[in-house]
Amino acid sequence: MNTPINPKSNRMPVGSVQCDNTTLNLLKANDFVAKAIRERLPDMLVINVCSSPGSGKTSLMQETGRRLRDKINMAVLVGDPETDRDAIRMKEVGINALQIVTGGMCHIEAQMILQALDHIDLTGVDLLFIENVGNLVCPAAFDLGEDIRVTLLAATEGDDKPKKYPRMFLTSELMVISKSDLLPYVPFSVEAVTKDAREVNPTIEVISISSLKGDGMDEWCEWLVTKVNEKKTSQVAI
Ligand SMILES: Nc1nc2c(ncn2[C@@H]2O[C@H](COP(=O)(O)OP(=O)(O)OP(=O)(O)O)[C@@H](O)[C@H]2O)c(=O)[nH]1
Ligand SMILES: [Mg+2]
Repeated sequence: MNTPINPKSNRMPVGSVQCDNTTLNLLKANDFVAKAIRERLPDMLVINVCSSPGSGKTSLMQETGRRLRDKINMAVLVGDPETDRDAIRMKEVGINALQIVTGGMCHIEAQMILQALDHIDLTGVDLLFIENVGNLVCPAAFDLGEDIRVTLLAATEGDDKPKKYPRMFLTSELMVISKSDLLPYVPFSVEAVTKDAREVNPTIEVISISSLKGDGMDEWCEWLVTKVNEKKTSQVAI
C-alpha cells in the first residue's frame, strides 16, 4: 500500500489560514506597537541585540554591565523560548533584568516588549538592552521600538552569514564580531565578512570583541556611551 507523502514542512497547524496579506497585516500591527514603545521611552537608548543562538549576547551584556554599571544605568529585557537563565545571569552582575519567555516562539514581537514594560522598573534607566531570541531570520522582521539594532556574529559561525541572512544585517546599525579570541583557531576572515556585510548594508559599523578576554571591549563601551549621550542630547534638542 502506498503511504501518502506528507512532509512536515507542508503541515499547517490546525485552524491556520493562508492568505497573501497575512504577513503584511501582522507586521503592520507590530509596527503600530513599536511606535507606541518609542513614544513611551523617549529618554533612554533602546538596543535590540540579535544573533544566532549562543553567539555571546548575554556574555557581552554581562561584561558590559560589569564595565559600565557605575557610568550608565542599564536594564535588560531578555527573550528566550524557555527558561529564565539569561535574566538570572544579568542579575548576578547587578543589572536589573526581566525574562520574556516566548513559549517556543523564535523571535520577540513588539507587543511582548510593551507588556514587559509594565513589569520592570525603568526609572532613571539610560540604556535598555533587549536580547532577542537566538535566530538570524525571524527577529529581523520585527521592529521592537528600538533605536539601534546590533547583530552579533561569532567567529565560530563562519564568515558567510551576512549574505545568507541579509535582512538581519541590512536592518542592523552595528555588526559585532564576537568570540574574537577564537579567530586564530577557525577559518574566519574579518575582512571578508566586513566586505559582505557592507555590500548588504553600506552603512553598517563593525566592531570585533571578546567578552571572555576583553579585546575590543573598550571600543564597544565607548560606542555605547556615545550613543547613550546622543540619545539624551537629541531629547534635549527637541
Ligand atoms: N571563547 C569565547 N567564548 C565565549 C565568548 N562569549 C561567550 N562565549 C561562550 O559562548 C557560549 C554562549 O554564550 P551566551 O552569552 O550564552 O550566548 P547567547 O547568544 O546569549 O546565547 P542564547 O541566549 O542561547 O542565544 C557560552 O559558553 C559562553 O561562555 C567569547 O568572547 N569567547
Ligand atoms: Mg543569551
